[in-house]
Amino acid sequence: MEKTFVMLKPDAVQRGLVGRITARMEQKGLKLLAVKMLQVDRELAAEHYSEHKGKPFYEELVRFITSGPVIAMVWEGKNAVAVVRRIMGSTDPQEAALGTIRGDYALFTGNNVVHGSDSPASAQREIALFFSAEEIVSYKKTDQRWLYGQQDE
Ligand code: D4T
Repeated sequence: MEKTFVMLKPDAVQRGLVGRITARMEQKGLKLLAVKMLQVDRELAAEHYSEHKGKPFYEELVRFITSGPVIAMVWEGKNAVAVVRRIMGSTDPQEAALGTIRGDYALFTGNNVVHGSDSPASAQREIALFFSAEEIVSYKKTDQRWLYGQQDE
């Protein structure tokens, strides 16, 4: 089953949106495998956002992501990467459809409350950046056969 990395950004924590955002992944049927709160430092921010280095918004991106604690999570499910991207909505919250996290909870691209991996390869890289293998919990969840019928493994 596919895994994806999700981060609730400092604005989500400061605005008290952690429970509401997490609930959307949970109610979709995704399975939570790992979660932790941490303060991202400049070094981790630079690694996480290495693909954006040199872009005009890069410095502000690093300043923002290091501006307060974040919640890092690993979620698992069928096509989890794409499913989470759809639940989050477009990068620019002004464009994001209502009913998506960014469409409902944000107004500005720089402060768009949530990050989700953009491909399975990015998910692998980002999960390894934020979590050790022991921190990712493997367990059976009782709702899986109701979500996937017989394809519950
Ligand atoms: P993240 O990586 O946060 O999930 O966002 P996206 O995958 O949806 O979008 P992205 O990688 O293109 O952008 C990363 C991050 O940079 C901020 N940003 C982006 C910004 O402040 N100004 C911009 O013009 C763009 C394109 C928002 C998300």
